[in-house]
Amino acid sequence: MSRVEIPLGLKELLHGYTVEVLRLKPADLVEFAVQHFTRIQEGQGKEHHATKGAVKTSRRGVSFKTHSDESVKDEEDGLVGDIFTVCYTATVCAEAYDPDEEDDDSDPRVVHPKSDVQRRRLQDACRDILLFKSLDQEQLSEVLDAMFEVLVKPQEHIIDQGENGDNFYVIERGVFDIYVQKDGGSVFVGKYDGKGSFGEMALMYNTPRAATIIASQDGALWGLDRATFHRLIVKNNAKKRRLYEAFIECVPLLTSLELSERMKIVDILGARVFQDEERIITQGEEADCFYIVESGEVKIRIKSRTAGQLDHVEVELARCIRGQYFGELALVTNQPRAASVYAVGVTKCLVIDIQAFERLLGPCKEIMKRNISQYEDQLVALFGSSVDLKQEKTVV
Ligand code: 1OR
Ligand code: 1OR
Repeated sequence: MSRVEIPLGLKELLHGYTVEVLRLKPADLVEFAVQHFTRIQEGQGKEHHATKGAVKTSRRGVSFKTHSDESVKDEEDGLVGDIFTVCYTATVCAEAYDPDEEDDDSDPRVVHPKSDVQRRRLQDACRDILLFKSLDQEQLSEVLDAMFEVLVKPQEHIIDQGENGDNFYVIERGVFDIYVQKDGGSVFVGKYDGKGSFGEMALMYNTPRAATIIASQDGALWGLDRATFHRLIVKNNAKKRRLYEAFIECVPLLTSLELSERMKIVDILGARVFQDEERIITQGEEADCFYIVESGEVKIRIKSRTAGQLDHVEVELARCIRGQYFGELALVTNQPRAASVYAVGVTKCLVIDIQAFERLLGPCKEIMKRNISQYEDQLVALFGSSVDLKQEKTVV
């Protein structure tokens, strides 16, 4: 794919038209276009739409640099920025969600040039991004080419709930708070601490932004525009759905979910292969994800405590096979990992990150809690005495 030269003024023309279409929802788009552009030709067009975009690059759109000089503040401008991106990349505005649609394959490839240092930083930041895990080499390098650096200041709103989705963001550094509107107020529900990604939902399902994300300190993000995200990630998800549909159907933990909820889990999960004896989880570490065994087996081992000290020897507690899950305890109790987990033979696991776990597995938490209460009984049988689970989990 080659880079396409965009004629001066084209973006502004298209985005002015798109704003009017979204506002007025005309039945006949062509007729409306004739009227709209005739008005502009006759000098009656809304001037501010045509000039604002011409002199600046929106951070929400195709910005390649920091947006600390950002002056796009009001709601309308947010909308303009969103549309700007969509039109720039020539996708259909307000498209319905259909991952199998082939019409955006002809989009120009977006390339934001980067220095070697920037590219290395970007690769590091993207290494553990689950959504990128199922891309092949060519797709991944296309994604990396299209990403652009965004430097943020404390209190800066990266995403506002209810807006249209423009970009997907990968965190390089910084802390980002998550707020959700509830009972007329904004409620803090969690945060991203130095890693992870956000902003995928609105782009995947063509829905308004589901949360507000605010930087709580200086930080750096890498943005990926909506069209590239759609072309590479969403398309890939259609394949992922076909691949995992049957397996996910038979994971006992997930049977209480609706089919659409199970498919949302497939959309965001990543797959990782572990070698024989490779450690997947380390006792005492912070938790940021949850696992389901797809093939192979894992063993769970724990170091117990004698006289307040962690033993050196690990005792095997349990094993998990295909369809079973592990790594939920720390996420449910908000404690460090209670045990270590190792692959037995080559093992493939599906991985779900902590925010998606909170969002999508909420309905399954009761089942998990029931199972967790059985852990304690098993502990008594194994170590001969009751152990305070919480105390064990605070050991680092
Ligand atoms: P988005 O495109 O909707 C906001 O823009 C992003 O915030 C969203 O994608 C997710 O990537 C991210 N509920 C909804 N969105 C969330 C949540 C969340 N957490 C992160 N995002 N919840 C909090 C889970 C810790 C559920 C709250 C009830
Ligand atoms: P995690 O996030 O704490 C380690 O990371 C995982 O190992 C943990 O979530 C659970 O999924 C699993 N019995 C069975 N599985 C366990 C146990 C356990 N502890 C941790 N995991 N216990 C009962 C002993 C027979 C020990 C309870 C402390």
